[in-house]
Amino acid sequence: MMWREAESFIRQCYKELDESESIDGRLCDVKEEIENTGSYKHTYEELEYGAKVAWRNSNRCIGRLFWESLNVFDYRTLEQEEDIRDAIFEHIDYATNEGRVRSTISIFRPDIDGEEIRIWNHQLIRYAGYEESGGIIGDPASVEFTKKCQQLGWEGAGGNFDVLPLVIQVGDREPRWFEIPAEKILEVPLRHPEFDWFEDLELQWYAVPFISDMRLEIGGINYSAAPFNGWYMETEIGARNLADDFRYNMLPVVAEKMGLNIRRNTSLWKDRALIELNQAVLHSYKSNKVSIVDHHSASQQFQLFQNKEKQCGRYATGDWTWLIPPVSPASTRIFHQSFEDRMDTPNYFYQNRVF
Ligand code: HEM
Ligand code: NRG
Repeated sequence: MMWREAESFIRQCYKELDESESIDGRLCDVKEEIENTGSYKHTYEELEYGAKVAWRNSNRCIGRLFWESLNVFDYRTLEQEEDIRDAIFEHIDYATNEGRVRSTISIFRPDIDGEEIRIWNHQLIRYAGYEESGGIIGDPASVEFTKKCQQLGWEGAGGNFDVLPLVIQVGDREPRWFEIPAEKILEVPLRHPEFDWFEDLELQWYAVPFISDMRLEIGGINYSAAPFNGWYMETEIGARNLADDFRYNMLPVVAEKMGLNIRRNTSLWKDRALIELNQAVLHSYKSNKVSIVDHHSASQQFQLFQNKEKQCGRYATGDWTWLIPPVSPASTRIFHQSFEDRMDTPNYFYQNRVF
């Protein structure tokens, strides 16, 4: 099992890196290592290539044009929670880069005999959600994890945008939690280019999405802690996080402020509020010099990715339901295509929740 996955990865890796002459020697070493220890260790070059190809194979990601420019940090030697925390802080600093976001992944040691390192957070930086008698304060998507953090001893301020602590678990040790220093967290207060009342809504979002709960699989090796980031597409914040009625649910508020009739579907108040919310997100990130892409540019970039893949003799796989943007999908080329949703490896996978 392990050997077959390893063999096919090593062949693909060295062939694509134009080092085919090294394949036989490396396969010999890997085979022996697996026979002796039950596993094998990737070289840094294999690790870097594997993480990049895993991004290239991520069918739901519209941002894949830039897969080759991923920065790969090798933290496989770390075992102590404090050291893992400091590596994550380093990742946050490097990737945030004062707003000029750099696509980055940090790779911690893989599972050995079921002994995992796990980051409990869905994203390294995300807002807490508190269930109160009057309703939910903050991000409803975080309610369960927030409760867990409170059980571990964390106390949130009870606001709408409190950044949750990092929760790290090594093997079967108790999970440890750590507050992320405020100066490491870049955030963007939201303003609208024309509507002065918009800033009174006191909305904001964090600069960088760091997905931290997916498993990176390369050549039969499982990296259960491998947080990665790119930059945001504006619809993720403006059409989902702040708009979904099971998230911050801001469409009725924005529409009312715009003076629209929210009791008539035919006023298209939801659609009009969505556009202005997305416009505010783009405007605010741009004026604060924080990297962000609009869904039209991202769709064009995805088109370039598909062309580039074809030129390399590959065919881009994809998950149409995720690739189309949630705003004006039919105005993009993606909408009018179909994709094979085949899961190639290396790739990023969902894994069972630990809490
Ligand atoms: C999903 C954009 C970088 C891997 C997505 C989604 C968007 C997106 C819009 C859909 C998210 C959703 O609907 O919730 C971008 C942009 C990037 C970028 C603009 C800028 C560089 C990356 C990087 C990786 C990556 C660096 C990994 C190395 C993924 C994966 C998913 C995804 C695995 C699916 C997540 C899931 O199933 O929950 N991306 N992405 N992306 N992206 Fe990217
Ligand atoms: N929709 C989620 C983030 C998912 C990943 N999106 C990216 N990934 N852009 C949200 O927080 O809104 N990335 O690696 O850049």
